[in-house]
Amino acid sequence: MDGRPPGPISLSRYPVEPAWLGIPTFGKLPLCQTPDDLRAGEVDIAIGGAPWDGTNQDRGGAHLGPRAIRASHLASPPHSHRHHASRVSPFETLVVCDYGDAHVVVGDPALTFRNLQEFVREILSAGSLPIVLGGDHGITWPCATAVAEHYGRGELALIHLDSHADTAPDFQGNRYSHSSSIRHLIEEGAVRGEHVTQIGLRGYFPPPEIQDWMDEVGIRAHYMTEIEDRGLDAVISGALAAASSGPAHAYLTVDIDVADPSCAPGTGAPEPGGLTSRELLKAVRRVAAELGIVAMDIVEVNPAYDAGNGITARLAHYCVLEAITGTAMRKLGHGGEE
Ligand SMILES: [Mn+2]
Repeated sequence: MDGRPPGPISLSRYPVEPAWLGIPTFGKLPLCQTPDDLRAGEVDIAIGGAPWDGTNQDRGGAHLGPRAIRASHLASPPHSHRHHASRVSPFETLVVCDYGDAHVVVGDPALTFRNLQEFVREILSAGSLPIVLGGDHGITWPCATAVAEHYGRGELALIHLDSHADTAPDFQGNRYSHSSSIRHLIEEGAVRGEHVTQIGLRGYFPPPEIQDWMDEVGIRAHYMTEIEDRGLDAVISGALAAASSGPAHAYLTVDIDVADPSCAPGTGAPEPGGLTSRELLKAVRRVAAELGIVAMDIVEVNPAYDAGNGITARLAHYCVLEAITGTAMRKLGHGGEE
């Protein structure tokens, strides 16, 4: 009579719903709460939050990142999304869920990092690929440690998109700094220095003695100056070719501040002169599609400093979508884009 089909109206009958309606999981994906849920659902990718800001040394607020990234989604569930260029439908190819948040303990980095490591281990033990939404970059230490323990210590490649190297031994004596995560992973043997590829570095860090240490341990660092000279596509192609001769498994860590502050103002330590949104999204997609990833985190989204329309959280959300699309492309045997 009123043009609607007969029967009661329910969300399950109308799965396309506005973004602001319902439980705010990532992209309105189903929620899994235990490893058994992941196994029962045969989940390929589990997206979890690490709402932690306790190891940040700059402008605080990254603990609000996961919620902002989750909320910044499109006006319908992603199941019908098709990636225009590749024509891949990532959510038809892969089962993806939201796994909730790790148990962070305010003021206690040691306990929080132990919980984060266990959170990622749980996801891996269920056979799912973890994507962790930070949180400050300190979380990469426990998260990548869990992945290295799963696939073999020293047998994990790390692709690190960031304006900062995060290779300081400590900050004012505090080893739990978000500037030290990559350093600890290498010094503890979780990841070997020559298996670390950093892309987008710029600014006035690190100081010479830390840059010397990076050279000594064999980190492959690609500074923005190289990207300006050669172009991002060429740098990514070279980096992926080099990484492909290393370990079979790769962890992708994306600090949103690798993007230029004009594209990602909502972050604690913005560095002018970075990637555009367009470049970052393609870089993430290419890493996932051409090299393949077994885990990812995206960190340092700080809603308190975001522009009014939340463009930083939106960019981070899209980075996750591109990683899922790239993973789907790889599963379907789509080649690279270059
Ligand atoms: Mn970082």
